[in-house]
Amino acid sequence: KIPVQSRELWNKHKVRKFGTAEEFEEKFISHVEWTLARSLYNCDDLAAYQATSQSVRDNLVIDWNKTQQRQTARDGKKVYYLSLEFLMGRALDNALINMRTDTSSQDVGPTDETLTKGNTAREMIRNAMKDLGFKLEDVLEQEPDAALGNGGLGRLAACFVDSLATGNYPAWGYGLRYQYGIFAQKIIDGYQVETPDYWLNFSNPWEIERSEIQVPINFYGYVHRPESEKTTTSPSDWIGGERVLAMAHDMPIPGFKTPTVNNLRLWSAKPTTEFDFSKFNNGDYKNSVEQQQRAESITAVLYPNDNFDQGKELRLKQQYFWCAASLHDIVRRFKKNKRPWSEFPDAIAIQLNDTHPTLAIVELQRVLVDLEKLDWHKAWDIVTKTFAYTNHTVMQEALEKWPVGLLGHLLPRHLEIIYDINWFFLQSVEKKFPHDMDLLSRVSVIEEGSQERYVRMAFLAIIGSHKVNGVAELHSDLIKSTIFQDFVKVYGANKFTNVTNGITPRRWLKQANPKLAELISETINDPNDDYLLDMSKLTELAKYAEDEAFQKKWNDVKQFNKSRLADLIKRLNNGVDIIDRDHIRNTLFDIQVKRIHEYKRQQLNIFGVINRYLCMKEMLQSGSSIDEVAERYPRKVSIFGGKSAPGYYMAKLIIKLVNSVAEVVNNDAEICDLLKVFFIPDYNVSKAEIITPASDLSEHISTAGTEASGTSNMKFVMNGGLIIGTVDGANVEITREIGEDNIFLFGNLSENVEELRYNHQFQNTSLPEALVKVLNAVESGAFSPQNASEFRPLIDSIKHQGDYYLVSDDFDSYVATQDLVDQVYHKDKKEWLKKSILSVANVGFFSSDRCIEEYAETIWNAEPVKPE
Ligand code: F55
Repeated sequence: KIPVQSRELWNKHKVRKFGTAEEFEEKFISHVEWTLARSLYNCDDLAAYQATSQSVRDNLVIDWNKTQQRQTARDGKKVYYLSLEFLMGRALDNALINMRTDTSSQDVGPTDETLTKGNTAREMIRNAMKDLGFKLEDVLEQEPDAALGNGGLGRLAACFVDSLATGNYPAWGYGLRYQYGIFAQKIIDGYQVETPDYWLNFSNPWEIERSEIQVPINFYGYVHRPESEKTTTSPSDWIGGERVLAMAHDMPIPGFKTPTVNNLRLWSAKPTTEFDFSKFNNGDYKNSVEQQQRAESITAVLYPNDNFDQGKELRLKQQYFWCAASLHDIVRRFKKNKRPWSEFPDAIAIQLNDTHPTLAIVELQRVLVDLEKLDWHKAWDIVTKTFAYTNHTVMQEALEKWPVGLLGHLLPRHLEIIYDINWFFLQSVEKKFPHDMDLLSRVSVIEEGSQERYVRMAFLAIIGSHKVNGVAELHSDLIKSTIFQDFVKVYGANKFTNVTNGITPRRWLKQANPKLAELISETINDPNDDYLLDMSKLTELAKYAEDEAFQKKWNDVKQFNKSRLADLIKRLNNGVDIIDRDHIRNTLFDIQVKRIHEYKRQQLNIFGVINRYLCMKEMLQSGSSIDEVAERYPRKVSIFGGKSAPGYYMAKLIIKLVNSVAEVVNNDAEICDLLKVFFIPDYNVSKAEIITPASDLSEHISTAGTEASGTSNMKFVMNGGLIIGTVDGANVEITREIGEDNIFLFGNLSENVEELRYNHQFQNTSLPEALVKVLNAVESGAFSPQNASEFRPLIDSIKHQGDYYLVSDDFDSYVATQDLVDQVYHKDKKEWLKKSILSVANVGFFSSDRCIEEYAETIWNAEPVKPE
């Protein structure tokens, strides 16, 4: 503690934020010299990125400290978002955009007064950088993505922390600081090759290492119960066998146009300083060091599976390590206030992003019972009032379950607690539904039946939470009628709710699409971009949907973004330009970018492309002119991108097929560049920021009932792209919001999926003619002349293995809908632009700010802490 008489001195030298270009320049240079130990003579773009980031970070840290003080003093309910993935992407541009430009606060910082009118803080920095000899865009490019996630689930967490800060919620994210995020994808001879993601190779200016915050975490060992304590529900000692340290790394999360800067705390594993001296003395120095290195492996790498549970011990270790460290941190902060334990749920809400953090439920129960000596039931009441769980999938293979043996070996005391939680739960079920043994075994946390017994993490998460939500209406209905139906019976339907996903318009509109953002703010007369905080303002755009002058501007922005993407594609294609720039305005950019998964049906897309190509060739063969072909199949670029899990054979084969088709189609002179296919390697957040604004059409074509929500669908709509999609996930609500005239829906509905699958299994179903032609061409080696059978598994899964994803059932409807797309795009541009404008006008619902408000009101009971 600093003595009171010293405070004056502290205040005299209080740190100040930079507010003007000149102050920024001074800061920048001092970071070049002092932080980087470089100089005017060896400051490259990378150094400029680091110095700029350090400077901006200095401003953020001042607000970060104030935010933490304010939130602590105000003592409102704190929200903790536990996610094993935060797919943040780059931080610098986002920080510049979020930098405050309001004049309401006395804090120093870029304000309207220090900026010329209409300029933003970002513009100020751009100009300053220019004066210093750098181009902002080039400097921004130096930043590696923070790619600590697989896909939608991780990106959702990133959008949520952005919206939490923007909404001034006292909220922290907790995750892991993986040394390697999702792998970098290379395409070699058409195949995906994974390489490590060296994101920390050049130091990370956005993280603040908290070497003073180190939490010891135990694994293995055994349980010791004092003689006097007879049952497993009484306080027990867990004697851990292996111990590692969790060290905190904090990332500041700035809100948009607010001084609130929240915290994202990521844990990394370190060895303890306890050295095994017995080994050392025995001369086994090497072995002893290796033991210590084992510790670091816990946070070495992100598991690269999306929607698939691999069940590896190291993954369980990651989960416990992170849950225990986060819980310890949360409990420590709570205890400072000396409030009674019963008030824990009034002070704290913990949201579980999927079942990955379910052990936090068990850990809190352990802390309360074993360490704080609370009565089991009192403790359990606190636990269930604190937690809430978000489900992101109904697919069996993605639902986590851990072998009882594995869990009990790694966490012996936790397994006991899980058994007891289950025991009390089953008793309550038995009371409500006496003698229903089937029900009991169906809802038990322990799955029995096979040789192995498993802990069902989703069931444990439901039992330990007061609310369970799905991520889109259709999905939230589906979890109630399928995987969790017995729990609806047990708890009633009110425990289950829906919060439809959203995305942050700061990154996905303002940052990714500055031209569109500018056109919008000018059109709706909102020079300060307030619409980014209140997206209902976008409805103003509807007035101009049919205004020709406005349509032209709108189209110009789209063309600009398409050129930007064409440049990227050229660069990724070793400088070879496959897109005819003279015709870019009349080339439909058709994009599907997301993780590669059979349920997302990139195979349906590429089969559609093959069909188009075959039809074009057939027309030419039967004597049609190229103009006639172009009339029927106008210009189109079909763009794919996304990573496959490294061990997912079918997904990797789909990537190879796309690249093989591209090879043939792009080099077929006969079709005169009317059709092009490109697979964008290493799809990630920063590439998404270029890709998303450039779509005319994007594909969200999952088998109905399989995609919980989807969030890229929202991103594309927010950028004026139209959607071709199935009636699945959030597509349903997108349709409701933007109007069914403005979306191209096709395919079977989720309620028919079961029957269709049944028919494939037990009926003789025939394939549509067009699909047969496509499959025959693939089978004949048209796209793999060296190895005709290369794509057999993709064909067999449709022809001979029951077509689980219903490609054949939706094929004709997909092709017909693509034809309709061509019609509107090429024959009625005005109609197309009208649809595009109306889509953006009505996309407001999908701002993640709206989601966070819903979570705060209906699940957390938390309120913003507004800065004065
Ligand atoms: C990762 C690891 C495991 Cl073990 C399971 C799932 C995942 C994962 O990445 N899931 C995921 O991304 N799910 C997606 O979540 C999005 C956000 O809610 C949804 O929009 C999307 O539909 C869903 O697939």
